[in-house]
Amino acid sequence: MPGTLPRLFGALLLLGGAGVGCSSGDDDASPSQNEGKPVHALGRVIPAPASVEPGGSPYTLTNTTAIHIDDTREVRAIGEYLAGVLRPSTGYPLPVTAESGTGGIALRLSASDESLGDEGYRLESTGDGLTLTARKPAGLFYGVQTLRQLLPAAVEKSTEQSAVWEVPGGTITDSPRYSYRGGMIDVARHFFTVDQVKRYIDQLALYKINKLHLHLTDDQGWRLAIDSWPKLTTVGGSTETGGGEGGFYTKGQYTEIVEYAGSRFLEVIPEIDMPGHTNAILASYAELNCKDTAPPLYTGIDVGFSSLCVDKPATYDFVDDVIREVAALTPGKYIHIGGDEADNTSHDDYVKFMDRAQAVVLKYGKTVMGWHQLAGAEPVAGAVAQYWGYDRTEAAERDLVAGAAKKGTLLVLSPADRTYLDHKYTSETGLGLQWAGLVEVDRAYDWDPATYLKDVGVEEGSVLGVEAPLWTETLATTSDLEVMAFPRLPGVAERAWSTGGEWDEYKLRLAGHAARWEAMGIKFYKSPVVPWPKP
Ligand code: IFG
Repeated sequence: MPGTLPRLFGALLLLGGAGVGCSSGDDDASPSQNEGKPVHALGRVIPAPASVEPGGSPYTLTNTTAIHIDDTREVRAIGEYLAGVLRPSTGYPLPVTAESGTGGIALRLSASDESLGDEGYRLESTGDGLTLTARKPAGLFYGVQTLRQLLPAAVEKSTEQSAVWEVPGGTITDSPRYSYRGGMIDVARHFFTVDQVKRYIDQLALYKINKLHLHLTDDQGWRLAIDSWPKLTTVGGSTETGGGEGGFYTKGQYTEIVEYAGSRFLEVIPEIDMPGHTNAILASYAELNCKDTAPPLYTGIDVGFSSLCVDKPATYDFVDDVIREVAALTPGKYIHIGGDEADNTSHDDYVKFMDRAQAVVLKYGKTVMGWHQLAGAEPVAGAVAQYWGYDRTEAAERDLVAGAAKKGTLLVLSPADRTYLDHKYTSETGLGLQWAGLVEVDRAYDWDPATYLKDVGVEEGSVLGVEAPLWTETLATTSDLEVMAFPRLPGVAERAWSTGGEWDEYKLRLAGHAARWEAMGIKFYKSPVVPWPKP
Protein backbone atom coordinates (compact mmCIF):
# COMPACT_ATOMS: atom_id res chain seq x y z
CA MET A 1 0.00 0.00 0.00
CA PRO A 2 2.55 2.55 -1.24
CA GLY A 3 1.98 6.02 0.11
CA THR A 4 4.05 8.07 -2.34
CA LEU A 5 4.29 11.32 -0.43
CA PRO A 6 5.40 10.17 3.02
CA ARG A 7 7.81 7.70 1.44
CA LEU A 8 9.23 10.47 -0.75
CA PHE A 9 9.89 12.67 2.26
CA GLY A 10 11.26 9.77 4.18
CA ALA A 11 13.87 9.35 1.48
CA LEU A 12 14.65 13.07 1.40
CA LEU A 13 14.94 13.01 5.18
CA LEU A 14 17.51 10.27 4.84
CA LEU A 15 19.32 12.02 1.97
CA GLY A 16 19.17 15.28 3.83
CA GLY A 17 17.62 16.85 0.75
CA ALA A 18 18.58 20.52 0.85
CA GLY A 19 15.62 22.80 1.34
CA VAL A 20 13.37 19.94 2.38
CA GLY A 21 12.04 22.31 4.95
CA CYS A 22 14.80 21.38 7.34
CA SER A 23 15.67 24.30 9.52
CA SER A 24 19.09 25.79 8.96
CA GLY A 25 21.93 24.36 10.92
CA ASP A 26 20.18 21.11 11.66
CA ASP A 27 21.48 17.84 10.39
CA ASP A 28 18.54 16.40 8.49
CA ALA A 29 19.50 12.78 8.21
CA SER A 30 17.29 10.23 9.88
CA PRO A 31 17.25 10.39 13.67
CA SER A 32 19.34 7.29 13.99
CA GLN A 33 22.09 8.92 11.91
CA ASN A 34 22.06 12.35 13.50
CA GLU A 35 22.88 11.50 17.09
CA GLY A 36 19.22 11.90 18.04
CA LYS A 37 18.99 15.63 17.39
CA PRO A 38 15.38 16.28 16.38
CA VAL A 39 14.86 16.82 12.71
CA HIS A 40 12.47 19.65 11.98
CA ALA A 41 11.42 18.71 8.49
CA LEU A 42 7.88 19.47 7.40
CA GLY A 43 7.55 15.83 6.40
CA ARG A 44 8.00 14.37 9.87
CA VAL A 45 4.48 14.87 11.25
CA ILE A 46 2.36 11.96 12.54
CA PRO A 47 -0.25 11.37 11.20
CA ALA A 48 1.40 12.02 7.83
CA PRO A 49 -0.19 15.12 6.26
CA ALA A 50 -1.91 14.81 2.88
CA SER A 51 0.33 17.36 1.17
CA VAL A 52 3.69 18.80 2.23
CA GLU A 53 5.45 21.47 0.18
CA PRO A 54 8.69 22.53 1.89
CA GLY A 55 10.40 25.70 0.84
CA GLY A 56 11.18 29.26 1.79
CA SER A 57 12.55 30.56 5.04
CA PRO A 58 11.59 29.05 8.36
CA TYR A 59 9.37 30.92 10.78
CA THR A 60 10.96 31.62 14.15
CA LEU A 61 8.93 32.40 17.28
CA THR A 62 10.32 35.25 19.34
CA ASN A 63 9.28 37.04 22.49
CA THR A 64 7.42 39.53 20.31
CA THR A 65 5.36 36.85 18.58
CA ALA A 66 1.60 37.33 18.97
CA ILE A 67 -1.14 34.80 18.24
CA HIS A 68 -3.63 36.56 15.98
CA ILE A 69 -7.15 35.09 16.05
CA ASP A 70 -10.53 35.61 14.51
CA ASP A 71 -12.64 37.12 17.27
CA THR A 72 -14.86 34.11 17.94
CA ARG A 73 -15.15 32.05 21.11
CA GLU A 74 -13.99 28.86 19.42
CA VAL A 75 -10.95 30.39 17.72
CA ARG A 76 -9.97 32.27 20.89
CA ALA A 77 -10.15 28.99 22.84
CA ILE A 78 -7.80 27.37 20.29
CA GLY A 79 -5.47 30.36 20.47
CA GLU A 80 -5.33 30.10 24.26
CA TYR A 81 -4.79 26.32 23.99
CA LEU A 82 -1.82 26.93 21.66
CA ALA A 83 -0.45 29.63 23.96
CA GLY A 84 -0.84 27.20 26.84
CA VAL A 85 1.50 24.80 25.08
CA LEU A 86 4.05 27.41 23.93
CA ARG A 87 4.31 29.84 26.83
CA PRO A 88 5.82 27.54 29.51
CA SER A 89 8.60 26.14 27.30
CA THR A 90 9.49 29.28 25.32
CA GLY A 91 8.99 31.73 28.17
CA TYR A 92 7.46 34.12 25.64
CA PRO A 93 4.29 36.12 26.47
CA LEU A 94 2.59 35.13 23.20
CA PRO A 95 -0.48 37.35 23.59
CA VAL A 96 -3.67 36.06 21.94
CA THR A 97 -5.21 39.01 20.13
CA ALA A 98 -8.11 39.66 17.78
CA GLU A 99 -6.49 42.92 16.73
CA SER A 100 -5.22 42.97 13.16
CA GLY A 101 -1.52 42.62 12.83
CA THR A 102 1.11 41.12 10.60
CA GLY A 103 3.66 38.47 11.38
CA GLY A 104 3.34 36.16 14.32
CA ILE A 105 1.02 33.16 14.28
CA ALA A 106 -2.43 33.65 12.74
CA LEU A 107 -5.42 31.31 13.28
CA ARG A 108 -8.00 32.03 10.59
CA LEU A 109 -11.36 30.51 9.66
CA SER A 110 -12.13 30.70 5.96
CA ALA A 111 -14.80 28.91 3.93
CA SER A 112 -12.88 29.55 0.75
CA ASP A 113 -11.17 26.18 0.35
CA GLU A 114 -13.92 23.53 0.12
CA SER A 115 -11.30 20.79 -0.16
CA LEU A 116 -10.34 21.22 3.51
CA GLY A 117 -13.70 19.83 4.67
CA ASP A 118 -14.72 19.94 8.32
CA GLU A 119 -11.40 18.87 9.83
CA GLY A 120 -8.77 19.96 7.32
CA TYR A 121 -6.35 22.87 7.60
CA ARG A 122 -3.59 24.69 5.76
CA LEU A 123 -0.37 25.63 7.54
CA GLU A 124 1.82 28.23 5.82
CA SER A 125 5.21 28.92 7.40
CA THR A 126 7.30 31.80 6.04
CA GLY A 127 10.02 34.06 7.37
CA ASP A 128 7.35 36.72 7.96
CA GLY A 129 4.86 34.66 9.92
CA LEU A 130 2.88 31.45 10.25
CA THR A 131 -0.77 31.15 9.23
CA LEU A 132 -3.20 28.33 10.04
CA THR A 133 -6.37 28.40 7.94
CA ALA A 134 -9.39 26.07 8.24
CA ARG A 135 -13.10 25.98 7.44
CA LYS A 136 -14.03 24.84 10.96
CA PRO A 137 -12.45 25.21 14.44
CA ALA A 138 -11.62 21.48 14.47
CA GLY A 139 -9.34 22.06 11.48
CA LEU A 140 -7.51 24.84 13.32
CA PHE A 141 -7.11 22.54 16.32
CA TYR A 142 -5.55 19.85 14.14
CA GLY A 143 -3.32 22.46 12.52
CA VAL A 144 -2.14 23.37 16.01
CA GLN A 145 -1.24 19.70 16.66
CA THR A 146 0.85 19.76 13.49
CA LEU A 147 2.46 23.06 14.48
CA ARG A 148 3.50 21.56 17.81
CA GLN A 149 5.25 18.72 15.99
CA LEU A 150 7.10 21.13 13.67
CA LEU A 151 8.69 22.84 16.67
CA PRO A 152 11.55 21.26 18.65
CA ALA A 153 10.38 18.55 21.08
CA ALA A 154 11.46 20.82 23.95
CA VAL A 155 8.34 22.88 23.21
CA GLU A 156 6.40 20.20 25.09
CA LYS A 157 8.34 20.85 28.31
CA SER A 158 6.52 22.57 31.15
CA THR A 159 9.59 24.64 32.10
CA GLU A 160 11.45 27.31 30.14
CA GLN A 161 13.92 25.86 27.61
CA SER A 162 16.57 27.56 25.52
CA ALA A 163 16.05 26.54 21.91
CA VAL A 164 15.58 28.08 18.47
CA TRP A 165 11.80 27.91 18.19
CA GLU A 166 11.82 27.43 14.49
CA VAL A 167 9.16 26.02 12.14
CA PRO A 168 10.56 24.87 8.77
CA GLY A 169 9.44 26.98 5.82
CA GLY A 170 6.74 25.64 3.54
CA THR A 171 3.06 24.76 3.24
CA ILE A 172 1.11 21.80 4.60
CA THR A 173 -2.39 21.18 3.27
CA ASP A 174 -4.06 18.40 5.23
CA SER A 175 -7.37 16.65 5.91
CA PRO A 176 -8.31 13.24 7.29
CA ARG A 177 -9.06 10.04 5.40
CA TYR A 178 -11.68 8.84 7.92
CA SER A 179 -14.12 10.89 9.97
CA TYR A 180 -14.14 8.29 12.78
CA ARG A 181 -10.74 8.19 14.48
CA GLY A 182 -11.18 6.63 17.90
CA GLY A 183 -9.42 5.73 21.10
CA MET A 184 -11.18 3.54 23.69
CA ILE A 185 -10.32 3.29 27.37
CA ASP A 186 -11.79 0.49 29.47
CA VAL A 187 -12.55 2.12 32.85
CA ALA A 188 -14.58 -0.91 33.96
CA ARG A 189 -11.91 -3.57 34.51
CA HIS A 190 -9.79 -1.00 36.33
CA PHE A 191 -11.24 2.39 37.26
CA PHE A 192 -9.38 5.52 36.09
CA THR A 193 -10.09 8.94 37.57
CA VAL A 194 -11.27 11.99 35.66
CA ASP A 195 -7.73 13.40 35.68
CA GLN A 196 -6.28 10.14 34.35
CA VAL A 197 -8.86 10.14 31.54
CA LYS A 198 -8.12 13.80 30.78
CA ARG A 199 -4.41 12.96 30.43
CA TYR A 200 -5.25 10.22 27.93
CA ILE A 201 -7.55 12.63 26.07
CA ASP A 202 -4.62 15.04 25.67
CA GLN A 203 -2.48 12.22 24.26
CA LEU A 204 -5.20 11.15 21.82
CA ALA A 205 -5.57 14.78 20.69
CA LEU A 206 -1.85 14.99 19.88
CA TYR A 207 -2.48 12.50 17.07
CA LYS A 208 -5.77 14.01 15.82
CA ILE A 209 -8.02 11.30 17.31
CA ASN A 210 -11.60 12.65 17.45
CA LYS A 211 -13.62 9.98 19.32
CA LEU A 212 -13.25 8.84 22.93
CA HIS A 213 -15.06 5.53 23.44
CA LEU A 214 -15.54 5.03 27.19
CA HIS A 215 -16.11 1.35 28.09
CA LEU A 216 -18.08 2.25 31.24
CA THR A 217 -19.57 -1.09 32.24
CA ASP A 218 -18.50 -4.71 32.42
CA ASP A 219 -18.55 -7.78 34.66
CA GLN A 220 -16.04 -6.20 37.06
CA GLY A 221 -17.62 -2.78 37.45
CA TRP A 222 -20.27 -0.16 36.59
CA ARG A 223 -18.67 3.28 36.39
CA LEU A 224 -21.41 5.88 35.77
CA ALA A 225 -24.01 6.96 38.35
CA ILE A 226 -27.59 6.30 37.17
CA ASP A 227 -30.20 8.07 39.35
CA SER A 228 -32.93 5.51 38.73
CA TRP A 229 -30.66 2.54 39.59
CA PRO A 230 -28.27 3.84 42.30
CA LYS A 231 -26.89 0.44 43.33
CA LEU A 232 -25.22 0.13 39.91
CA THR A 233 -22.48 2.33 41.35
CA THR A 234 -22.83 1.92 45.11
CA VAL A 235 -22.58 -1.87 44.65
CA GLY A 236 -21.52 -2.38 41.03
CA GLY A 237 -18.91 0.38 41.18
CA SER A 238 -17.40 -0.73 44.49
CA THR A 239 -14.68 -2.99 43.15
CA GLU A 240 -12.59 -3.83 40.08
CA THR A 241 -10.31 -6.51 38.62
CA GLY A 242 -8.03 -7.78 41.35
CA GLY A 243 -10.38 -6.65 44.11
CA GLY A 244 -9.34 -3.00 44.31
CA GLU A 245 -11.69 -0.24 45.44
CA GLY A 246 -13.09 0.46 42.00
CA GLY A 247 -14.87 3.77 41.67
CA PHE A 248 -17.31 5.57 39.43
CA TYR A 249 -18.10 8.92 37.82
CA THR A 250 -20.88 11.07 39.18
CA LYS A 251 -22.95 12.65 36.45
CA GLY A 252 -21.00 15.86 37.06
CA GLN A 253 -17.69 14.07 36.59
CA TYR A 254 -18.90 12.36 33.41
CA THR A 255 -19.94 15.78 32.13
CA GLU A 256 -16.49 17.12 33.05
CA ILE A 257 -14.91 14.39 30.90
CA VAL A 258 -17.34 15.10 28.03
CA GLU A 259 -16.60 18.82 28.15
CA TYR A 260 -12.84 18.36 28.39
CA ALA A 261 -12.90 15.93 25.49
CA GLY A 262 -15.00 18.42 23.54
CA SER A 263 -12.46 21.17 24.15
CA ARG A 264 -9.95 18.85 22.41
CA PHE A 265 -12.46 18.06 19.65
CA LEU A 266 -13.12 14.51 20.80
CA GLU A 267 -16.71 13.24 20.87
CA VAL A 268 -17.40 10.91 23.81
CA ILE A 269 -19.08 7.60 22.98
CA PRO A 270 -20.35 5.87 26.15
CA GLU A 271 -20.58 2.09 26.08
CA ILE A 272 -23.16 0.20 28.14
CA ASP A 273 -22.17 -3.36 27.32
CA MET A 274 -25.20 -5.70 27.09
CA PRO A 275 -26.55 -8.41 27.30
CA GLY A 276 -23.18 -10.00 28.19
CA HIS A 277 -20.44 -8.48 30.34
CA THR A 278 -23.17 -7.65 32.89
CA ASN A 279 -22.15 -9.26 36.17
CA ALA A 280 -21.82 -5.86 37.88
CA ILE A 281 -25.46 -5.09 36.98
CA LEU A 282 -26.70 -8.50 38.10
CA ALA A 283 -24.72 -8.32 41.35
CA SER A 284 -26.30 -4.93 42.09
CA TYR A 285 -29.95 -5.89 41.54
CA ALA A 286 -31.26 -9.39 42.37
CA GLU A 287 -34.52 -8.59 40.59
CA LEU A 288 -32.68 -8.29 37.28
CA ASN A 289 -31.60 -11.94 37.51
CA CYS A 290 -33.82 -14.66 36.04
CA LYS A 291 -33.87 -16.47 39.40
CA ASP A 292 -34.05 -13.24 41.48
CA THR A 293 -30.71 -14.11 43.06
CA ALA A 294 -27.76 -11.76 42.67
CA PRO A 295 -24.36 -13.29 41.89
CA PRO A 296 -21.37 -12.07 43.87
CA LEU A 297 -19.29 -9.16 42.55
CA TYR A 298 -16.59 -10.42 40.16
CA THR A 299 -12.92 -9.41 40.23
CA GLY A 300 -11.39 -11.93 37.81
CA ILE A 301 -10.76 -11.61 34.06
CA ASP A 302 -12.96 -14.32 32.56
CA VAL A 303 -15.49 -13.26 29.92
CA GLY A 304 -18.72 -14.62 28.46
CA PHE A 305 -20.35 -15.97 31.65
CA SER A 306 -22.96 -13.27 32.37
CA SER A 307 -26.27 -12.41 30.68
CA LEU A 308 -29.16 -10.08 31.39
CA CYS A 309 -32.47 -11.92 31.78
CA VAL A 310 -33.94 -11.43 28.32
CA ASP A 311 -37.48 -12.56 29.23
CA LYS A 312 -37.94 -10.31 32.28
CA PRO A 313 -39.89 -7.03 31.78
CA ALA A 314 -37.72 -5.42 34.47
CA THR A 315 -34.74 -5.84 32.14
CA TYR A 316 -36.30 -3.45 29.64
CA ASP A 317 -37.27 -0.94 32.31
CA PHE A 318 -33.58 -1.05 33.25
CA VAL A 319 -32.39 -0.62 29.65
CA ASP A 320 -34.79 2.26 29.04
CA ASP A 321 -33.86 4.09 32.25
CA VAL A 322 -30.11 3.69 31.67
CA ILE A 323 -30.11 4.68 27.99
CA ARG A 324 -32.38 7.64 28.78
CA GLU A 325 -30.06 8.96 31.49
CA VAL A 326 -26.87 8.31 29.48
CA ALA A 327 -28.32 9.92 26.34
CA ALA A 328 -29.27 13.01 28.34
CA LEU A 329 -25.63 13.36 29.48
CA THR A 330 -24.09 12.70 26.05
CA PRO A 331 -24.06 15.45 23.41
CA GLY A 332 -22.44 13.09 20.87
CA LYS A 333 -24.21 11.13 18.19
CA TYR A 334 -23.57 7.57 19.39
CA ILE A 335 -24.44 5.24 22.22
CA HIS A 336 -22.47 1.97 22.14
CA ILE A 337 -24.49 -1.00 23.48
CA GLY A 338 -21.67 -3.53 23.36
CA GLY A 339 -23.13 -6.92 22.40
CA ASP A 340 -19.84 -8.84 22.52
CA GLU A 341 -19.23 -12.26 24.07
CA ALA A 342 -22.83 -12.91 25.11
CA ASP A 343 -21.91 -16.59 25.34
CA ASN A 344 -24.50 -17.24 28.04
CA THR A 345 -27.36 -15.77 25.95
CA SER A 346 -29.02 -18.00 23.35
CA HIS A 347 -28.88 -16.74 19.78
CA ASP A 348 -32.64 -16.15 19.67
CA ASP A 349 -32.56 -14.32 22.98
CA TYR A 350 -29.60 -12.25 21.77
CA VAL A 351 -31.46 -11.16 18.64
CA LYS A 352 -34.57 -10.39 20.69
CA PHE A 353 -32.60 -8.36 23.20
CA MET A 354 -30.58 -6.40 20.63
CA ASP A 355 -33.76 -5.54 18.72
CA ARG A 356 -35.24 -3.99 21.86
CA ALA A 357 -32.03 -2.32 23.03
CA GLN A 358 -31.43 -0.72 19.63
CA ALA A 359 -35.00 0.61 19.60
CA VAL A 360 -34.37 2.31 22.95
CA VAL A 361 -31.22 4.02 21.62
CA LEU A 362 -33.17 5.36 18.65
CA LYS A 363 -36.03 6.40 20.97
CA TYR A 364 -33.61 8.71 22.78
CA GLY A 365 -32.30 10.20 19.56
CA LYS A 366 -28.95 8.49 19.37
CA THR A 367 -27.20 6.32 16.77
CA VAL A 368 -26.54 2.68 17.63
CA MET A 369 -22.99 1.42 17.87
CA GLY A 370 -22.10 -2.12 18.88
CA TRP A 371 -19.33 -4.70 18.62
CA HIS A 372 -19.51 -6.63 15.39
CA GLN A 373 -21.57 -9.44 16.95
CA LEU A 374 -24.44 -6.99 16.35
CA ALA A 375 -24.26 -8.23 12.74
CA GLY A 376 -25.64 -11.56 14.04
CA ALA A 377 -28.79 -9.75 15.17
CA GLU A 378 -30.66 -7.17 13.08
CA PRO A 379 -28.64 -3.95 13.01
CA VAL A 380 -31.04 -1.03 12.65
CA ALA A 381 -30.55 1.40 9.78
CA GLY A 382 -27.61 3.66 10.51
CA ALA A 383 -26.08 1.34 13.09
CA VAL A 384 -22.28 1.13 13.25
CA ALA A 385 -20.57 -2.19 13.97
CA GLN A 386 -17.10 -2.17 15.53
CA TYR A 387 -15.07 -5.04 14.09
CA TRP A 388 -12.62 -6.61 16.57
CA GLY A 389 -11.73 -9.77 14.69
CA TYR A 390 -8.18 -10.82 13.92
CA ASP A 391 -6.18 -13.03 11.57
CA ARG A 392 -7.71 -16.19 13.04
CA THR A 393 -11.34 -15.00 13.02
CA GLU A 394 -13.41 -17.59 11.19
CA ALA A 395 -14.62 -16.84 7.68
CA ALA A 396 -18.24 -17.33 8.78
CA GLU A 397 -17.93 -14.50 11.30
CA ARG A 398 -16.26 -12.24 8.77
CA ASP A 399 -18.95 -13.09 6.23
CA LEU A 400 -21.62 -12.09 8.77
CA VAL A 401 -19.96 -8.69 9.13
CA ALA A 402 -19.61 -8.34 5.38
CA GLY A 403 -23.29 -9.19 5.00
CA ALA A 404 -24.30 -6.43 7.37
CA ALA A 405 -21.98 -4.02 5.56
CA LYS A 406 -23.59 -4.89 2.25
CA LYS A 407 -26.95 -3.96 3.82
CA GLY A 408 -25.60 -0.58 4.85
CA THR A 409 -24.14 -1.10 8.33
CA LEU A 410 -20.98 1.01 8.58
CA LEU A 411 -17.86 -0.45 10.15
CA VAL A 412 -15.29 0.92 12.57
CA LEU A 413 -12.21 -1.30 12.35
CA SER A 414 -10.43 -2.39 15.54
CA PRO A 415 -8.64 -5.57 14.44
CA ALA A 416 -7.46 -7.08 17.72
CA ASP A 417 -4.06 -8.15 16.38
CA ARG A 418 -3.33 -4.63 15.13
CA THR A 419 -5.17 -2.09 17.29
CA TYR A 420 -5.69 -3.76 20.68
CA LEU A 421 -3.27 -1.69 22.74
CA ASP A 422 -3.76 -4.02 25.73
CA HIS A 423 -1.85 -6.72 23.86
CA LYS A 424 1.72 -7.67 24.64
CA TYR A 425 4.39 -6.35 22.27
CA THR A 426 6.45 -9.49 22.73
CA SER A 427 6.38 -12.52 25.00
CA GLU A 428 8.65 -10.50 27.30
CA THR A 429 6.07 -7.76 27.86
CA GLY A 430 4.98 -7.96 31.51
CA LEU A 431 1.62 -6.24 31.11
CA GLY A 432 -1.14 -7.12 28.70
CA LEU A 433 -2.95 -10.06 27.15
CA GLN A 434 -2.11 -12.01 24.03
CA TRP A 435 -5.19 -14.00 22.96
CA ALA A 436 -4.98 -12.37 19.51
CA GLY A 437 -1.23 -12.82 19.32
CA LEU A 438 1.69 -10.51 19.99
CA VAL A 439 1.39 -6.96 18.60
CA GLU A 440 4.78 -5.32 18.03
CA VAL A 441 4.88 -1.70 16.94
CA ASP A 442 5.35 -2.56 13.26
CA ARG A 443 2.40 -4.98 13.32
CA ALA A 444 0.15 -2.26 14.77
CA TYR A 445 1.05 -0.06 11.79
CA ASP A 446 1.30 -2.47 8.92
CA TRP A 447 -2.31 -2.82 7.73
CA ASP A 448 -4.71 -0.84 5.56
CA PRO A 449 -8.24 -0.20 6.85
CA ALA A 450 -9.47 0.35 3.28
CA THR A 451 -8.69 -3.20 2.22
CA TYR A 452 -8.58 -5.05 5.55
CA LEU A 453 -11.91 -6.86 4.97
CA LYS A 454 -11.79 -6.73 1.18
CA ASP A 455 -11.40 -10.51 0.97
CA VAL A 456 -14.94 -10.95 2.33
CA GLY A 457 -16.27 -8.25 0.02
CA VAL A 458 -16.32 -5.24 2.32
CA GLU A 459 -16.05 -2.12 0.14
CA GLU A 460 -13.95 0.88 1.17
CA GLY A 461 -17.14 2.93 1.46
CA SER A 462 -18.35 0.72 4.32
CA VAL A 463 -15.41 1.73 6.51
CA LEU A 464 -16.31 4.70 8.72
CA GLY A 465 -12.94 4.68 10.46
CA VAL A 466 -10.54 3.11 12.91
CA GLU A 467 -10.36 2.82 16.71
CA ALA A 468 -7.65 1.65 19.11
CA PRO A 469 -9.15 -0.04 22.22
CA LEU A 470 -7.16 -0.03 25.47
CA TRP A 471 -8.59 -2.81 27.68
CA THR A 472 -7.46 -2.75 31.30
CA GLU A 473 -7.66 -6.23 32.77
CA THR A 474 -3.93 -5.99 33.40
CA LEU A 475 -3.50 -2.19 33.42
CA ALA A 476 -4.07 -0.28 36.66
CA THR A 477 -2.02 2.93 36.47
CA THR A 478 -1.41 5.81 34.09
CA SER A 479 2.06 4.52 33.31
CA ASP A 480 0.58 1.07 32.54
CA LEU A 481 -1.76 2.75 30.04
CA GLU A 482 1.03 4.78 28.47
CA VAL A 483 3.61 2.04 28.06
CA MET A 484 0.98 0.01 26.15
CA ALA A 485 -0.38 2.94 24.13
CA PHE A 486 3.06 4.28 23.19
CA PRO A 487 4.51 3.82 20.66
CA ARG A 488 1.58 1.99 18.99
CA LEU A 489 -1.19 4.61 19.26
CA PRO A 490 0.40 7.08 16.78
CA GLY A 491 0.53 4.35 14.13
CA VAL A 492 -3.15 3.51 14.52
CA ALA A 493 -3.93 7.24 14.43
CA GLU A 494 -2.00 7.47 11.16
CA ARG A 495 -4.04 4.62 9.72
CA ALA A 496 -7.14 6.63 10.62
CA TRP A 497 -6.00 10.02 9.33
CA SER A 498 -3.56 9.41 6.47
CA THR A 499 -3.63 7.51 3.18
CA GLY A 500 -0.79 5.11 2.51
CA GLY A 501 2.46 5.08 4.40
CA GLU A 502 4.99 2.27 4.73
CA TRP A 503 6.67 1.02 7.89
CA ASP A 504 10.23 1.67 6.69
CA GLU A 505 9.46 5.37 6.23
CA TYR A 506 7.03 5.75 9.14
CA LYS A 507 9.46 4.27 11.68
CA LEU A 508 11.86 7.17 11.09
CA ARG A 509 9.14 9.70 11.91
CA LEU A 510 8.05 7.63 14.90
CA ALA A 511 11.61 7.50 16.24
CA GLY A 512 11.67 11.30 16.28
CA HIS A 513 8.66 11.38 18.61
CA ALA A 514 10.52 9.77 21.51
CA ALA A 515 11.91 13.17 22.49
CA ARG A 516 8.37 14.58 22.53
CA TRP A 517 7.03 11.83 24.78
CA GLU A 518 10.02 12.26 27.10
CA ALA A 519 9.36 16.01 27.23
CA MET A 520 5.73 15.24 28.15
CA GLY A 521 6.62 12.63 30.75
CA ILE A 522 4.91 9.89 28.76
CA LYS A 523 6.31 6.45 29.56
CA PHE A 524 6.78 4.39 26.40
CA TYR A 525 8.14 1.01 25.29
CA LYS A 526 11.48 1.38 23.51
CA SER A 527 10.71 -1.29 20.95
CA PRO A 528 13.75 -2.74 19.17
CA VAL A 529 11.95 -2.45 15.82
CA VAL A 530 12.11 1.38 15.97
CA PRO A 531 15.42 3.20 15.13
CA TRP A 532 15.35 5.40 18.25
CA PRO A 533 17.86 8.28 18.24
CA LYS A 534 21.10 7.47 20.00
CA PRO A 535 21.12 8.91 23.54
N1 IFG B 1 -12.38 -9.18 24.34
C1 IFG B 1 -13.43 -8.49 25.08
C2 IFG B 1 -12.99 -7.34 25.95
C3 IFG B 1 -11.63 -7.55 26.57
C4 IFG B 1 -10.63 -7.90 25.47
C5 IFG B 1 -9.21 -7.93 26.03
C6 IFG B 1 -13.95 -7.22 23.07
C7 IFG B 1 -14.99 -6.55 22.23
C8 IFG B 1 -11.03 -9.21 24.87
N2 IFG B 1 -14.41 -7.96 24.10
O1 IFG B 1 -12.78 -7.07 22.82
O2 IFG B 1 -13.95 -7.15 27.00
O3 IFG B 1 -11.67 -8.56 27.55
O4 IFG B 1 -8.26 -8.04 25.00
